[in-house]
Amino acid sequence: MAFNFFRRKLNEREQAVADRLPPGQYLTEKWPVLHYGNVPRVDLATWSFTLDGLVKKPVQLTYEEFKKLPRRTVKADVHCVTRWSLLDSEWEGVAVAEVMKLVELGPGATHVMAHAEHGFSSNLSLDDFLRDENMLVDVRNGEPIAPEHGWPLRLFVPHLYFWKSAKWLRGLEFMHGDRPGFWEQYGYHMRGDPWREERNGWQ
Ligand SMILES: Nc1nc2c(c(=O)[nH]1)N[C@H]1C(S)=C(S)[C@@H](COP(=O)(O)O)O[C@H]1N2
Ligand SMILES: [Mo]
Repeated sequence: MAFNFFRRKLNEREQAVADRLPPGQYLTEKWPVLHYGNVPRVDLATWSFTLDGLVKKPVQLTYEEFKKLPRRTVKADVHCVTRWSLLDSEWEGVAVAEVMKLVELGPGATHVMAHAEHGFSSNLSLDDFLRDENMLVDVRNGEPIAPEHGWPLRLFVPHLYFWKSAKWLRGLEFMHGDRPGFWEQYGYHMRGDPWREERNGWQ
């Protein structure tokens, strides 16, 4: 980096943090709240989670059924396209792999659309979606996530910009081919890799 010459040399701890920050990101200690529209009011009695689209047989889970799925925790960093990064939180929920045991994908499925309350959506390739660390989360650092952070359930795909991690998740639609989700229709990148600064689709 050309401007490093003018900067104080980082100490070891600062360097370790800097190495984990994708280009153009800064560290935040507090977890910011960011979304379009209002925080939905959710009634767990009528809440459901749907897996449909290109699957042999669509599945719909009640909240009670969802809570019975095996759970685990993952420590991971998240990066928002508005440039904050939150390092080292411990996220708890149901692994994507666990949810995928409930359906058989139809031939030709290549992408998934995450559907959330109020029509929010985000698109992912199956390669990005089926990664080991991905989850459907409802707990962070041992505490249930607040409604403004997506309670009762949000997607968690930490290797991509955080807009892909839809809050108030209600379903997954498996697709043949890609389709832009909510922010992607407004010009955000179809993939959103923070290490490549895939912020806008037209870059
Ligand atoms: N349903 C829904 N999920 C959403 C959004 C949204 O507008 N609606 N915004 C996304 C964006 S742009 C970001 S950066 C993260 C922010 O999550 P946080 O508020 O928990 O930090 O949520 C993502 N998930
Ligand atoms: Mo974001």
